[in-house]
Amino acid sequence: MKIVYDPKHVLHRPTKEIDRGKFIENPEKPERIEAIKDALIMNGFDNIHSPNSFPMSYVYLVHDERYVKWLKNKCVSLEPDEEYITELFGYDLCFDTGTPISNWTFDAAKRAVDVTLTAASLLSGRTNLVYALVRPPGHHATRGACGGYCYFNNAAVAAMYFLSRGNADGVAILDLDFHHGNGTQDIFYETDEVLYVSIHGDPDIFYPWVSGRESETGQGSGEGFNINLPLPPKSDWRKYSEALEQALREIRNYYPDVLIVSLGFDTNADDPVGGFSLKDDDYGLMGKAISKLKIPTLVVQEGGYKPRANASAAVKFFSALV
Ligand code: OKP
Ligand code: ZN
Repeated sequence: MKIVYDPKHVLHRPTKEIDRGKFIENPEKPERIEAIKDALIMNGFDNIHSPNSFPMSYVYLVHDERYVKWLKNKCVSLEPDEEYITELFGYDLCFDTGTPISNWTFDAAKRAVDVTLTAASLLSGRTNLVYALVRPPGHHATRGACGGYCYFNNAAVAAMYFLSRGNADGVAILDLDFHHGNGTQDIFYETDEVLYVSIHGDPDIFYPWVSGRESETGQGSGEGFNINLPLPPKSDWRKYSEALEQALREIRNYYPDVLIVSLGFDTNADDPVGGFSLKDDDYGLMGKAISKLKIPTLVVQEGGYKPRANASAAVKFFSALV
């Protein structure tokens, strides 16, 4: 397995967010990814590559110019230690109060895209598994707005990269983060070129609330190519594995040329943000089940907020997936 990683992600340090009117500590911290990197190296996964820089045109395959310019201008306008948080029901291009913007945010988000695209470009005949170990995450970012700690939708840009290179005419995205990837769903809602399948906490109860229901199945030529599998709070492997089997069946029937896994470890019982009850060993079973698809796979890191839990889950997951 090849891993792509950018040490400069540590310069992206959101400190706070507003939750129900109160400032709280922002859990999207550098340690999340550092812990995974260290544990993988200790377990022999040491084929780590640095990212190459890709032109902004790749970001524009997914995101609106209006949004990209707004984010850039916002970042440039801030002092080095300043954090901008949108007003709730604001008039800007951020849809929640959990996603602060600082002087460095644009560069951090662009570098995460570079890591993901570098990983995508390394996927080839011999190398059928590449891991983009990135933050900030991406799956909540829509074409035109940031939110949920996400600024650019890394997985979506990778999907567009595969399609635009012409060597894939079907890409499946399996979103295993605890939260529904409203951004990824939105971006590909009306196309059959990308199958989006997500297992996540029931949005009646959990963020992002506005999407992730079973009834959201796609639109126009995308009808049938969006599959949501919401699960109740505290779901354990018994429940989760049923949903996973269904997800993998759908993916198999789609015959994708490439699989992108949006991987979040916030499904872990110990995670402070998510609400499922998965255990370390379950991530081994998860990796094993996905490996049976035998489809070239790009894994893109999304959430997971307890560094030590992330680390052990990642080791189990990748040991089984390779
Ligand atoms: C991101 B990812 C807003 C609270 C927002 C956001 C959780 C985002 C999870 N006041 N909490 O999918 O892991
Ligand atoms: Zn999440």
